[in-house]
Amino acid sequence: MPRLSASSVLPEGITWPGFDRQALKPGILHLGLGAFHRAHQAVYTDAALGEEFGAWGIVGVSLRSVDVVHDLAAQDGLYSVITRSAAGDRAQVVGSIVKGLSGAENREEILALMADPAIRIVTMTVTEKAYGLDPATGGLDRNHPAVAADLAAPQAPVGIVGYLVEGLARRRDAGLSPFTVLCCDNLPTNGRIVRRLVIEMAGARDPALANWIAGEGAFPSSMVDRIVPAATEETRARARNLLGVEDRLALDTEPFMQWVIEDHFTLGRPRWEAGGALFVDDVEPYEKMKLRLLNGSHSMMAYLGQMKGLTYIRDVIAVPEYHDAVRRHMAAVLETLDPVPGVDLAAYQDQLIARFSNPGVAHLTRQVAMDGSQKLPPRIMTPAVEELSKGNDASAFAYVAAVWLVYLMKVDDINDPRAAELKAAAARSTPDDPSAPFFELPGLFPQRLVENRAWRDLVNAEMARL
Ligand code: CS2
Repeated sequence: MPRLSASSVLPEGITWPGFDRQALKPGILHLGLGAFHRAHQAVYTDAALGEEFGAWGIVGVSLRSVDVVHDLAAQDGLYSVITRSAAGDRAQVVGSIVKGLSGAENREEILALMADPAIRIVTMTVTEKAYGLDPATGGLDRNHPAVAADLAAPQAPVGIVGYLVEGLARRRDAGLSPFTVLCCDNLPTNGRIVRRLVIEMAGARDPALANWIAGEGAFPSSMVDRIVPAATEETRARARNLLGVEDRLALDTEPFMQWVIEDHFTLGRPRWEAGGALFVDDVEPYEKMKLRLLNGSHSMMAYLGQMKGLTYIRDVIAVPEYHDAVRRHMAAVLETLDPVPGVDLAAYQDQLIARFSNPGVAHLTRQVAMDGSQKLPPRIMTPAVEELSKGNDASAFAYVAAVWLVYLMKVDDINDPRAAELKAAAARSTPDDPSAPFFELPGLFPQRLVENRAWRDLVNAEMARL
C-alpha cells in the first residue's frame, strides 16, 4: 500500500490542509515531536494557517528519536489525526509541519534555525521530567543528567533547557530579538517555570545573557488539553481503512481539545483562535482546574487500574466504585479552585467523566501511570499542601497518594525516572508505617507534607485499607 504523501488522493470526507503547503515557510520550532504535539498544537496551527495564511510552518524536533523524523520525511510531513467517539471516526490530514529534525542527527541545524530570524516561536512538549526542575527550590536540579550535561557543554546541548539557552545565546549574538518560548507541558505556570530555569542556566555561563533573556524574553504560560493515547498497530490499521494509504504517524484522539494561552509574544503568532484557542491575561486558574480535575483524576484511575488489572482508563471509570471515587476526588479538588472565567465547573466535571468514558479512546492506564514522581506534585501534593495550610481536610489527596504508593509496592514494572529509589523504598516498607520510606526520599513529597504527621497517618490508613 502506498504511503501518505502530498500527491495522495484520499477518499471524500477526509479533511485536507486548507492552505497551500508549497508556499508554507517555517516560523515555529517545536521541541518534542510526540503524539501530543501532533494532535494538539500542530492541529491548531493547521487551522490558523487555513484561516490566515502566514510563515508559521512548524519544524518539529525530536530530541532523541529519529524514527518519527524519518517517517515524516517519507510522508512529505503529512499525517492523519483520527478523532474517535461513540458518534464514529473522523480523519483529518494535518499539514502544518514542514519538516522534522532529530537532536541525535541534526543538532547544528536545529541551533542554526533557533538563530534564524524566520523562527519566531519555540514551542515544546517534552514531558515534566525533561526540564530538570528541582521541586524543592523551583530552580534547576543540577544532578539531572541533561542539566548537568548542558551546564558542562553549553554549546552542544542535549536537554530542553540547554537547547533554549544556546538558541537564545546565538540569537543575541546575531543581534536578533529572542523568540517567544511557549511551554505546552502539564506544569502549573509552565511559562514562569521555564523562564526561571532558562535564566538560571544562562546565568551559569554568562550573566549578561541571563539579563538579556530576563529583560527581552517572552515566556507565556499555556494550558493544553487533549487526550491522545500512544498510537498502536490498531491505529495504523484504522488509518489504512479510512485513508486508503499507509500512514505510520497516524494518531487516535478524542474530539475535544483546549488551549488557553497568555497573549505575550515578542514577534507575533499564528491566529490559533481559528482552532478555538483562548487568549487570556492569566492562565493559572485554567491550569489549576485542568491539572487537578483532569490530570489528578487520571493519575488516580491509572494507579487503581494498574493495581486491579484494568487496561484502559475507560475500563476504570466504568467500575461504579471507581467512578464514585473520581467524583469524590473532583469534589475535594473543587475546594482548592478559584472561579475560572467563563467555565461552569460542574459542567466541566461532567464533561471530564464523559471524556474518560469515550469508547473510542484506548488510553492505557500504564501510560498515564508513568512518571508519577514528576506528575503527582502539581496534581495531588500541591492541592494537599494548600488545603492543610488553610486548616481544611486533605484526606482526598492522602487517598490518591496511598493508591500510588500501594501501586509502587505491588506492580513490578514501573516506569519513572526515580524507579530505582521508589522500588527500594517499597522494599523497605513495613506495616506499622508503610509510607515512611517514601516520605524519606528527598523531594518526593513537599516538606510540608513530610512534616505533617496527621496527613501521613491518613496515607497509612488508606494504604492499609487498600
Ligand atoms: C495524562 C495526560 O498521561 C498523563 O499523565 O494525564 O497526558 C492527559 O491525557 C493530558 O494532559 C490531557 O490533556
